[in-house]
Amino acid sequence: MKYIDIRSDTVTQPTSKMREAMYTAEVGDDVYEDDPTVRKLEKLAASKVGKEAALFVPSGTFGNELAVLSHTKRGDEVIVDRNSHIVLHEVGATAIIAGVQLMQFNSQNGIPNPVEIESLIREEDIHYPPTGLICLENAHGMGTVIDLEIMKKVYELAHSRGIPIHLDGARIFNASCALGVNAKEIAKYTDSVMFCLSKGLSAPVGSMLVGTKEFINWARKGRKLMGGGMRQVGFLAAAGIVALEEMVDRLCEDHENARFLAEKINEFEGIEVKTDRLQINMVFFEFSKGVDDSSFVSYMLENGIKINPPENGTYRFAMNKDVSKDDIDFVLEKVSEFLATR
Ligand code: TLP
Repeated sequence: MKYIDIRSDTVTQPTSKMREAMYTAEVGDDVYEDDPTVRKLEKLAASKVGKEAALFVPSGTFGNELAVLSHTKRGDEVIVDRNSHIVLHEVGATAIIAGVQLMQFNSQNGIPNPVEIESLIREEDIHYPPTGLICLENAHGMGTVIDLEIMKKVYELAHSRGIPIHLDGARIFNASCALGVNAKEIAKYTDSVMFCLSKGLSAPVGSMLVGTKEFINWARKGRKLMGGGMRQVGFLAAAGIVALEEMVDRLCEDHENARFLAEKINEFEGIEVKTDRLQINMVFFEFSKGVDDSSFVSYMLENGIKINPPENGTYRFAMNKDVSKDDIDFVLEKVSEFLATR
């Protein structure tokens, strides 16, 4: 059975060009920095976001955690959004891997207030841990994007205090599409960025950590420490090159599809779409009348549609390249049918 899968954009299948590139990739041992395909990907990735160097890592989580490990020392404090992927969805790894404490700020649907961030930076005091890093997330997993003015403010205030900025840019190219700017314009207000090849860009595996040459050299050692020194990994990097060369520009289509789905689904009685979180490829909504969550998930599955259960009562439908306009019409039909049975 062919499923329509709107659980995430991580579910995207690699394209035939990716499969072909993987099959024919020239490879070497990447721990010796001998893999020509990985080198090509790393050069391309750095240039896409205007940084000096890049490192291929197995996942977005790995890239974020490696960034925290590489920027900080044990016992530092890291300022980060309480609704970020690092806080909510990385199994508390910052405490285990980097040994840091998190100082969490309250964002407005993922949009930080620079004044609040500034107030959380520690002064020198015998009782306080030093603030070692500030993390932002753009595009934000809540479906929003942080505008450049805010990025700039946070960057300037961090740098005036000698603190680096790491960006979880898992979906930086979605942010660049939503803001109508080149990804370099976003990345210039950061010291390091992690971005994913395996989400909307549809590569099967992998993320990039980018920054200065010095930072990436240091992170390369950290990647080894974390067990991420991969060998003939050019087979995976080959798909990543296709992702960066061919899949970036089409992400805006997913945003259009999300807006279309949101508009239609919002017309259904009993559903409230979070229209203030509709800037990328994701649609968030709640049922306004009581609905048994598991019955909705299983109803959709029985009809060939994979969705995730809600998080704190909110559902997310994620558009991606394997979801067509016809698929969206079918999803709408099935949601409407489900509501009619309530
Ligand atoms: N996000 C996944 C889940 O883990 C929630 C998803 O389906 O959206 N940063 C952000 C902003 C992310 O959304 C994700 C993945 C990651 C980092 C981690 O990437 P992976 O899954 O490659 O470790």
